[in-house]
Amino acid sequence: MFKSTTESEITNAIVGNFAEDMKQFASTDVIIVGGGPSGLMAARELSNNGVKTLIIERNNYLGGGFWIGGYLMNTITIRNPGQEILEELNIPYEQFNENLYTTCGPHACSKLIAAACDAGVKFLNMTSFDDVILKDNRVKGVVVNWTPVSSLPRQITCVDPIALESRLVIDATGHDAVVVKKLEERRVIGKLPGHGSMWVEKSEDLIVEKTKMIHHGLIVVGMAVSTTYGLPRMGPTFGAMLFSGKCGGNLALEQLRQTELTI
Ligand code: 48H
Repeated sequence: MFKSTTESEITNAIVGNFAEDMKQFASTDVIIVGGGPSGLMAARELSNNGVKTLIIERNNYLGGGFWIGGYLMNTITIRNPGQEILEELNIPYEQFNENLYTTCGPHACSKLIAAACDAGVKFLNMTSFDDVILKDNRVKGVVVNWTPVSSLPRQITCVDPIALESRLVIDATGHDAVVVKKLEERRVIGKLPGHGSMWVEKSEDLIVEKTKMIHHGLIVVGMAVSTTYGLPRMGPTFGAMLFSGKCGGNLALEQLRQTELTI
């Protein structure tokens, strides 16, 4: 049966690992804010290429909107050629018609999370983005706090956040685009249009096309691209989230290589 272990050894194992991770990731290559489908894809791409990558996620769980297809139903839809990424991740899927595929949300999401973990991505969950580190007009990292602290009224949680440095930051926070919005709030960039109404045929190509560096040191991926550039939304279909994440990861890789900032 189970071998002898004390309560304090269990506590030490947890605290020790957490402290070690924090020390290692206080300064890293890429910080991705948001652990939804676009953030996870970007992180996997980077980690698979040897880049030290950290995801900041405000929830306890990763996956964002990828667990559920829409209207609280589990079927995820993916337009051709999004199924190529499902194949790459070994996610089972079915063909619905000539151009549309379906997959099971919990299965697809857990496989994507596992793929990011297998690639070596580190996570800080229950951690909320609070601000950017901005030096010489370049984003150089993020300021974060525990989600429970961020969620409580200011007057009872006067707890200062901490800062994590990185060479690049990726905003993968979906509709909210919180990192880009922070730059808007600071008047570093102009007013954000917010995403437009639904137009499936237009939106997905545009999101991938517009996945780019929005400001020095900051790349935007996924639904946050729509919010940033005023693109139409696409509803519960996820091909563009996967491709945009992958594309943002490759863009970051290129930047790190170009500027010889890589590890
Ligand atoms: C830390 C944060 C913070 C914060 C948010 O919403 P997501 O799934 O985002 P994407 O872009 O990967 O995928 C979008 C997709 O799920 C979707 O909503 C679609 C396709 N909508 C179409 C339509 O028409 O509506 O994930 C974002 C993640 C979540 O896990 C959040 O919890 C997290 O970012 N997040 N993490 N600090 N301040 N804000």
